[in-house]
Amino acid sequence: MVTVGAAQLGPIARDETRSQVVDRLLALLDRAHERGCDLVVFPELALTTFFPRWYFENQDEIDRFFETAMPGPETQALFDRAAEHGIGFCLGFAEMVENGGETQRFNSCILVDKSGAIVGKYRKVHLPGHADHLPERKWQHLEKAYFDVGDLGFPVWRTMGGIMGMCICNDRRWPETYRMMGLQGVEMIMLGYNTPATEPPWGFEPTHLAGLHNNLSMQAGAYQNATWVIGVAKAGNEGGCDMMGGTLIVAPTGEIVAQGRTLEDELVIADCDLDACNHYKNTVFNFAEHRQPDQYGLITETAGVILPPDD
Ligand code: CDT
Repeated sequence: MVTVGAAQLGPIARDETRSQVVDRLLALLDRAHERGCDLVVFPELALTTFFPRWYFENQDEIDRFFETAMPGPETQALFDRAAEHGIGFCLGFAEMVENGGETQRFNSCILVDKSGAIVGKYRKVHLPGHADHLPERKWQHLEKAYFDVGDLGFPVWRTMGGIMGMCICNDRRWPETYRMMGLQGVEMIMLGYNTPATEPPWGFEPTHLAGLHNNLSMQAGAYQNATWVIGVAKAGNEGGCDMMGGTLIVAPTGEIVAQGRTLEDELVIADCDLDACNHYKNTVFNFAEHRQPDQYGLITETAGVILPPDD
């Protein structure tokens, strides 16, 4: 049984300092400790505002949102407090690394165990949005400009009594994300997101669909892979953009067992029995028994659609 605290964050202002944000994360960790949590999941880019919504001409302005060390001077306190409480955590952040003389920037998250050791890292694979400045837009979504595509695949780790995996925001909309981890026996997928509540980048949609698609993606991913899914929002009006909340914890049955109520810092808690994954893993979704990978070639052969020939 893993008691999970999904630590939703309200908006983070563009000029909020790392220390101010870390203080908010520490308050959530303390609350999680009082409530008996084993594991706390923070959102995507949990240390800063969602900066891809702005176009910056100067790379230095972008780089100030990135971490070059994890833990770093401001985030060390998180590791210390979590270890003191004996709580593991998942944290999303912008990661900058030097690789063979080249600077790489990723939208990343780490998994830290109850002793404060980093046991896993994931780098976001599905980067939404656009690479060019589009001034006609109300806000930008420049993930394709500011981040490199993640290069670590979709690993899982044996830790905290289970098989744990992570993904980030837009990844949750893609069945491949869940299946890659499902094929490694994942029992809990942690993910944070920053999703506008209105006026999605790809054009007008009725506002109620943001919540529907959020739930639909995670509930399907959970059920079809017999895993817990912990989805954690950055919510509220951030830099003039209304971000949806809807933090939720989904059981391997696909049922939502806990859900956020606010657009603020809020801890959503559920006791997650990892053995509850076993039923579907051993029956309808016994992959070894029922999958037919020979018939799935197109999934890795092509990114785009290959239409049938015209008559
Ligand atoms: N951060 C992130 O990946 N956000 C995208 C925005 C899409 S606009 C509805 C997401 O898929 O939620």
